[in-house]
Amino acid sequence: MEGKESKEEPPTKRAKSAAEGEVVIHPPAEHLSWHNLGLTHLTFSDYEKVKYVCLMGTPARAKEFSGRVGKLLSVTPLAVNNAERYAVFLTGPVLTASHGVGNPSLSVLLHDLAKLLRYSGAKASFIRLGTCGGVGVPAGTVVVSTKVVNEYGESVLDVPSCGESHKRPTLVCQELTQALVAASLPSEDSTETFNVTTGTTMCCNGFYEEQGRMDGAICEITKEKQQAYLRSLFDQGVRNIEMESTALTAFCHHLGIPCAVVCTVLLNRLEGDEVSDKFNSNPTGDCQQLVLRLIQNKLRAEQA
Ligand code: R2B
Ligand code: URA
Repeated sequence: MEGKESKEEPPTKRAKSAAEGEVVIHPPAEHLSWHNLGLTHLTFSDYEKVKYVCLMGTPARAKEFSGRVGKLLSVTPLAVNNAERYAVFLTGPVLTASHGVGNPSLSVLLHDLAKLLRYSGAKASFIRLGTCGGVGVPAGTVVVSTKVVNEYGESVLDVPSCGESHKRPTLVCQELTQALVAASLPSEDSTETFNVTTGTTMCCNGFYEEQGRMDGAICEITKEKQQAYLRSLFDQGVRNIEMESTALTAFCHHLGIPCAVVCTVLLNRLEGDEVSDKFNSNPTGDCQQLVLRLIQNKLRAEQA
């Protein structure tokens, strides 16, 4: 691991949110701790130029993606933490991190990354590149989320704190979302097209019962009930189901950070529960390609 410590102090002033103007990042800079992130590279000025934070489930995918960013931008990826819980790579203006499974795991990472970037003076957009179950959408499709809902169909995340409920809206950034969709169209650079669809993403706090599956160790539903449920989701505009989008969108919206969610469908849930091995070698390949194109388009537009 290439890590270096520096004597550089983080700025002590608390930063204001880009969108709200009032929300501050806690804690004050003098109380920074990297217990969960395991940060080893503490040169804050190196993070200042980060413009995109790309989040994905596994360390292997994060490493692969950072390598692809490195090739695109001719920069060598730098491993910036101990990778015990999350694997984080800095590749020029792109910070790539693995987030594990589910909202709680992603939430811990988001707090640490937001602090790191705010104290470094960076202004970045966050994008999750994930896998999901499709709802009436075939395996291999890339779903760009236009709306994110919880298991009850609400666009909110309930964050309990000190025994009280904090309900936060789960909103994606429309501009970033549209830019992702636009990146899927053929351009001067590439005639490659992606099988992209847009729709509502349902985020669940579990993989089995919470997603209406019948292949978990506990199953208390009938096939009829499952099918009626999944079909009603489709009728409400839900096109995919995964496990992290409410944490991402609620957190980012609260802090005024632009964010988007793009996922590869592993299976059509109207046809079954079991995930096939078909996409296991590179499940998020098309998502990665799409986000690389978005980054290329955006950086080019900034330079023009
Ligand atoms: C999709 O796939 C993972 C579970 O297998 C989870 O992280 C998600 O959102
Ligand atoms: N990830 C999920 O959360 N659900 C699926 O069905 C597939 C991947």
